Amino acid sequence: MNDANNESIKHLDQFGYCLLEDLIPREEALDLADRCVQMHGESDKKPDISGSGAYQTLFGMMNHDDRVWSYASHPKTVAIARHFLGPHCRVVEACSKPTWPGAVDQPLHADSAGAFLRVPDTPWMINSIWMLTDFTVENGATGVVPLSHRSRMASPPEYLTRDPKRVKPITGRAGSVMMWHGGTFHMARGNTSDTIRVGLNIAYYPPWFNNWIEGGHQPIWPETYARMPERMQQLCPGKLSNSRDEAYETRL
Ligand SMILES: O=C(O)CCC(=O)C(=O)O
Repeated sequence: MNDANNESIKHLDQFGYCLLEDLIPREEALDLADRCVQMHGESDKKPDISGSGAYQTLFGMMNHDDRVWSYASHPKTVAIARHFLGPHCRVVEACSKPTWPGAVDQPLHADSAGAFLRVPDTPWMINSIWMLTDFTVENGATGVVPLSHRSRMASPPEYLTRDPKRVKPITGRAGSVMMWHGGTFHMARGNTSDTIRVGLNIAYYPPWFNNWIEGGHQPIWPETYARMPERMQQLCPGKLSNSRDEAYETRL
């Protein structure tokens, strides 16, 4: 692994997040951003969209646009995910997350931690958000609370949710990516600008994690898997299906 990736791993381990700049050409990222925004308006995507206001999530992006695979299988981000989650870690979900002007702060949270009484001291998820547009302080760059992954808490204490000064916006140019430990408290910040922010969120999990836990996550369709290059297939060893109910084990 190269020195830059070692630095990113050290930063994520210590502070709970890391930023990798300019990994994908800017124009490619901006093109995908345009397509993502279009998809949020398409009627066949409605069932996979959560949120109806100025911040939305469109699940199942691995099935919706093959260009997402080069983000999900990027050698640098995969090396970091494997460092923390082991060699058999998998890509479980990719979502498009636009934040339109006027969006307000989303609640501060940890990821996939709600079923733990106390979160494990080994990482259970490494999350990432690709900046498909520039991420700025004004347009809703993701905010993180540095070091909070060390708290072992499944959700932020109240004093933190009331103190926005502790939330650090992570800004970057289109084509950059921010990665974080699932236990790092973070949030999509409000958009006070007049431009849209578009993120592509890709989640990596270890093979032992049961993926029913995130209600919107969509499995990889068999026809998607059949089209994938081997490098991408290796990252998708889970059950293939066109429906959540067939792919995931149970619901609470
Ligand atoms: O959209 C963002 O900036 C944050 C995404 C997020 O909170 C998440 O994926 O858990």
